[in-house]
Amino acid sequence: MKLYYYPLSTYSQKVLLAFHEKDVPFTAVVLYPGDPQQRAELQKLTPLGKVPLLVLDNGWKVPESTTIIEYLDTHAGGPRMIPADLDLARQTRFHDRLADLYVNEPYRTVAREPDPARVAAARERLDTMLGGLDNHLANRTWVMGDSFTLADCAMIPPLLQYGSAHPITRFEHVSAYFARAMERPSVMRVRREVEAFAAKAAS
Ligand SMILES: N[C@@H](CCC(=O)N[C@@H](CS)C(=O)NCC(=O)O)C(=O)O
Repeated sequence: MKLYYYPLSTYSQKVLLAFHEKDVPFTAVVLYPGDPQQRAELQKLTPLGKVPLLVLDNGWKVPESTTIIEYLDTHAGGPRMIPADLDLARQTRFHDRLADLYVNEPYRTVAREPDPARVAAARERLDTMLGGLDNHLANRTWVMGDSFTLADCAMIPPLLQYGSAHPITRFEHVSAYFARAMERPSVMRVRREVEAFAAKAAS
């Protein structure tokens, strides 16, 4: 299977974390949707024009980071990213939604949006979310407890990519969680790729 992704894209990093956690091999195709030519290539595969996109060997396309990870859980083996227990699975998906919609998206706004009013609203949202996450992580290693799940795949990339735009240092347990994440082999692997890609782009 081929994974179309961009190393600096947080949703791509989310999926890469799951691939690495499961140790599933894939063919990497790096595409930058911000480049008109590469975007046109991507739009031939998916009208959404977004990365990540998984294309299976039979041509079937799986867009959307959460759906790609669900596909891997069903078909690729390795440790489950969504628990088999239905209640735990629902809670994991809930935290995945919180991470994507209310942490990743406001972080992207803070890092990129020129409108000060939108940035201020996004910072307020982040403070609410990071405060809630801080309480949640006071007695947990990972978002769902002892197991690293889809919820961590979603939560870690925005902290990694945009953390400096809205620091987490005020949040003791989020900071400790992030430090633990930085020691995790899957995260270290994604981070190495991000750093190598950024260094190459800057040279
Ligand atoms: N909901 C999507 C979001 C994917 C997404 O927003 N990808 C960004 C990069 S992080 C992208 O491809 N942006 C290009 C565009 O929207 O034109 C997912 O979870 O995969």
